[in-house]
Amino acid sequence: MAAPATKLLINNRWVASESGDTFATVNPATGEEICQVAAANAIDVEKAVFAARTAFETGPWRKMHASERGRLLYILADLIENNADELAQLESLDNGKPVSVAKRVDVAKTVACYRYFAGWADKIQGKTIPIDGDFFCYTRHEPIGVVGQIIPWNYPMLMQAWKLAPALATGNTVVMKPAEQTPLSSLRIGELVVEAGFPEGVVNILSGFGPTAGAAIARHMDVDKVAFTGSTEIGRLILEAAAKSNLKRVTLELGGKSPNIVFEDTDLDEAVEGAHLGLFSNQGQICCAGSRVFVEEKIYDQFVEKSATRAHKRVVGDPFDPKTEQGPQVDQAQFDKVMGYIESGQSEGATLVCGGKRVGHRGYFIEPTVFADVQDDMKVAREEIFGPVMSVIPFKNLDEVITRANRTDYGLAAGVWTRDIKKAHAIANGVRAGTVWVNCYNILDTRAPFGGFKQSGTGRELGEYGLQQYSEVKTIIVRL
Ligand code: TXE
Repeated sequence: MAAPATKLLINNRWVASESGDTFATVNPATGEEICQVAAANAIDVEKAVFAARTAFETGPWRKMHASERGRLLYILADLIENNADELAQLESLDNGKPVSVAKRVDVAKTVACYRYFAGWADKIQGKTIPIDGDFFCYTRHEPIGVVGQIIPWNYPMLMQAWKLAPALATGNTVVMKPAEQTPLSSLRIGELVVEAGFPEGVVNILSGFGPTAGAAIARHMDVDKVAFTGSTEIGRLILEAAAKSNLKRVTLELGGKSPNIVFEDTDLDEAVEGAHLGLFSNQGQICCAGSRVFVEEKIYDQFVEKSATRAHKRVVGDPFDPKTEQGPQVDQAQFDKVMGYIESGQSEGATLVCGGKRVGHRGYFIEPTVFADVQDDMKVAREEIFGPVMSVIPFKNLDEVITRANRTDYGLAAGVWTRDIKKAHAIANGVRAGTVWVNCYNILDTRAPFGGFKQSGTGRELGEYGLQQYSEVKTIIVRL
């Protein structure tokens, strides 16, 4: 693997932070430093926003044909595909996810996302509207302007793609801040952006911390929109900063506590496997993880037993070993948070049927953990754990489970397992969540919108709906 990029990308040039500050990015499998990376602060944000504004107002980007923007995105997708092995290794090293998953999921979906939005670039069009009177009325979908994008560490490269691809397809310029835990793949993609031939200032990438670089983006008077993925707590701060500054547009993709509902008529083994992957994939660090597994009473004991057996078999270890299913949590803070929830589950009286302990003595590995006899009011059933901890909760009937599934401030996703089409649709219609999976879980596709009801966020990403969040609609009325 070549030495990763470690500086800030501003105006297509790699520069040190103004302060000269750097920070360590750590390999979560060992706890050891990988390298030092530039730490941006408000002054660097100022420079990057200026570059993005200049590119938007006067650069070649502004005059470029939409089809040419699409062509650049296709080139970027090809470059990522050509460097798939290296990017997967970098993602695995910095984030801890198994390298096989990084390649099969993260890199593949990243490429698909850039290609999908590349295709949209020259298909973003308005309407002609038959208004009263002798007028010709039409709409144009114009870029919003300079877009700030703040992303998390659980899918560093993919979250970058979800944000960059639609923003660029619609003609915006970007100042992006990757998460401090996982800056490396974002910076490497920055190198590929330059190689692809995007003009100066169109994409600026600032590694750094939330309260400094992130907050400076959120409150900046010349940033026209912020797109954020992360915790609900910080999402609130972003919205507040937007309100207190220039009323920039805000889209938020936040936390979740998603119900995954298993009826007794389902294929039990399929549901056990679906619930297992729905929760334990990506070390449990998925915003839409099915972390409240509601199981109908008649099959509850059997389901718990089979889930514990499956979790026990999950292969935890070296992310670079092809057999590994689960790597470490991303950092010490997340490790401590998850272990704290495991303790709270035990002290509040849930039954620990599998796991619960650290794995090994270095790195941030946690045993796949299953709790049975979980009550709705326990912390493990209410709060986002963001780790490999499954709570299995019994229920009696359809109406009751819909009410209980909805008793949460979140509304990101839900799943249902049943052979009864009426029950499936009753859950799909009744649960207040942005995505509902029927007899499957965690199926995400760049063509289908994704986002949250309630405190799981605002706006949608991906698909045509996601595109709409990156343009302003202009109405033009011509007297004839
Ligand atoms: O999130 P933060 P953290 C949830 C999950 C996790 C918890 C905490 O439950 O355990 O959040 O994780 C930047 N102004 N999710 O602390 O802090 C930060 O630098 C502007 C769910 O890592 O929200 C990073 O780039 N930006 C989630 C990004 O926000 C700020 C994914 C996310 O970090 C900022 C991640 C500030 N004041 C965590 N403070 C999901 N929805 O998928 C921080 N940031």
